Amino acid sequence: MKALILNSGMGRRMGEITNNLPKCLVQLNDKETILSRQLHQLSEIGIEEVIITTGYKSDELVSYCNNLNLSIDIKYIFNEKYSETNYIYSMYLAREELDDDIVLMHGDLVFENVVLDKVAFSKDSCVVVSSTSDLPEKDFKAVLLDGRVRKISINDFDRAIALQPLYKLAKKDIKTWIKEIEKFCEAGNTSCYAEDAFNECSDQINIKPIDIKRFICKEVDNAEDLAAIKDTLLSLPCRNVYMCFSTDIVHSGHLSIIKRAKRLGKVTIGVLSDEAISKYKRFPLLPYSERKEMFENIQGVDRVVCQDKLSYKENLVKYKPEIVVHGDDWVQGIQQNIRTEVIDLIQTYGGELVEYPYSDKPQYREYEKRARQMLGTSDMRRARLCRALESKNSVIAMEAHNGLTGLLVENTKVEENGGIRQFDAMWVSSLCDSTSKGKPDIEVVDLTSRLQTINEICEVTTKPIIFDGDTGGLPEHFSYTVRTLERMGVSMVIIEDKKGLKKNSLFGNEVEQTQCSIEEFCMKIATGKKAQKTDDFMICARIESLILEKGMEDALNRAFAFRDAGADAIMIHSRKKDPKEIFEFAEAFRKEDTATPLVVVPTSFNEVTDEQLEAVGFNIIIYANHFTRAEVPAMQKVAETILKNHRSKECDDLCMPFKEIIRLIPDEL
Ligand code: SPV
Ligand code: MG
Repeated sequence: MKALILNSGMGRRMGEITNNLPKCLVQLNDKETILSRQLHQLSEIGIEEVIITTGYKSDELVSYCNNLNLSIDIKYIFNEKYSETNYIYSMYLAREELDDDIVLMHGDLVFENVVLDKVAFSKDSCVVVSSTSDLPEKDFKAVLLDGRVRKISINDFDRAIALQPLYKLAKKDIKTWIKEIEKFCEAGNTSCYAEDAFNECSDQINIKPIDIKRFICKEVDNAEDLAAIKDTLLSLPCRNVYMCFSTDIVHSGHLSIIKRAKRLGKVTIGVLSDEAISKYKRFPLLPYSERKEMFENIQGVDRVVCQDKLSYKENLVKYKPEIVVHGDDWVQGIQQNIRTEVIDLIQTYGGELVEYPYSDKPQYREYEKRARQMLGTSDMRRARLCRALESKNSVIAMEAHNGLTGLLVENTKVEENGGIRQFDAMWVSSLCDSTSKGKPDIEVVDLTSRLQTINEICEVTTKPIIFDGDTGGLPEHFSYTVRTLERMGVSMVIIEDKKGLKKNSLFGNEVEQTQCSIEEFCMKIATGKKAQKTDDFMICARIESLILEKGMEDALNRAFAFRDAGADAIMIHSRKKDPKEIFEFAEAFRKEDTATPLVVVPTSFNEVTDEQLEAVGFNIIIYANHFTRAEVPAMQKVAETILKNHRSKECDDLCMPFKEIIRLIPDEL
């Protein structure tokens, strides 16, 4: 992108001020002239080539620019007929240089950085207008039609809006305009406005109006304007700028957008909470407190606050930033609705959204890939359940029994209230693991085989794993199980207080099942805790009293005894359709213990929502067997359809094309 600054004019309306110098060299304050301010602003947004048309006092202008020592390449186009032509002729003379996207401005324009950024980084060709300014008598106005500028003139007041001559023109649009300018100039029509030529071809150029409302962009036409703009610059309030970050790796792309935001005012960064970030993206490598400190120490950041949700609403209402900054990546995809909400909200108080081109260098993707891989390492994965329990009230787990179902738990996302919802953890169920091997859920699938399932899941996912450890076996065996699970990166093992031949709880007393004594089970828990090597592995004691109809008192007695023996969490199970007994247990337990996590498996009482379970005090909610129950009837139906029809055509609608299934499988581990 290049810039074109039109500076050939004589600035006659400035009176004596421009006796010895071109208008663009009048001082705005001790440090800057109109031109030096513009050039610095252009240089800061990365423009390296500027074309300046000159005429009146050309030598003074050139030597002034040479002394500025800017790192931009300036080309001067001298319009020797400056006194008898308008800038349409200067643009005509500069036409060869206009071979790129162009930021075009009149040499007497003074504007805030936010205005330049909105124009220069607009994806479309555009021009500055202001709906809060009065229509000027003698200056440019734009006539708008269907959201685009159809005419720019001084005399049209109907459907018009005040316009300031600061444009961004895509290469093809400046080319079209220049073609028309050529026609005008070559016909000797050189004293009109370049905009007269634009009006002739405005049906071929889509120029979007950028309404800057009360932000500053003014032309300096006379001494009065100069005095006014000097005052405005002196009293220009420091704008309040807001950005939100979900990242835990700060790379050069982030630093450069913060640097840009800093030029617009005081920067407040909203750091997404752990809960919000893990909902929409992935679990953060660094907890909120670390990420907050990281941003507080970045140059240019004035304040860091917590953003609790993906939605900006709460913080926008609270901090009322005049400017919100974001990369333009959110125009599409998962954050689209969040963006619309931001635009609607800041509009209510006159705020602006500034979007910069999203920098997507291959190395940034590589960092993200590595971060994901790190999350899958055993230490990281194991610790994630503890961290999730610290950062949110309830953790939602879903059953997985192989790599593919693991990937479904890892990657399934739904949109909800403008945010994203996904599972927090995986449950490796004894029932589903055994069923997938065609075996009953009676601990007949040995640990080695169960570990193989975990390994398969671990190979392709990163989310924490809760392992269904059945009875835990003999205490002597359980200590080995704990160490092995820990080493593999499993976060929690749940063992149930049964002994002998274990049967699935959903059979209850319909089959013979024996509950283990409190003492015996406490001893098993203590043995497991003693064997554990890391701080973040958890042993959860599962109480079967309600399943085996031993009563609430027995269930509660056991819960407190198991907790005192070292259990990190308590699971209460029920096979009733009504959640009454589960709620009763939670309420009674929470009266005495507000800290120990409570786990629940709402298979039978499936009308109850996870919000209701959370409200009575449950912290881990496990959807324990639904993939298995979904796949079996689907597979059965396909098998029957093929047999009945002697071919597979009829079951096409029952099957997903493999192309789509393959999309679930990651390219690399
Ligand atoms: C499992 O999923 O294996 C369980 C939960 O232990 S339940 O089947 O409800 O007993
Ligand atoms: Mg089980």
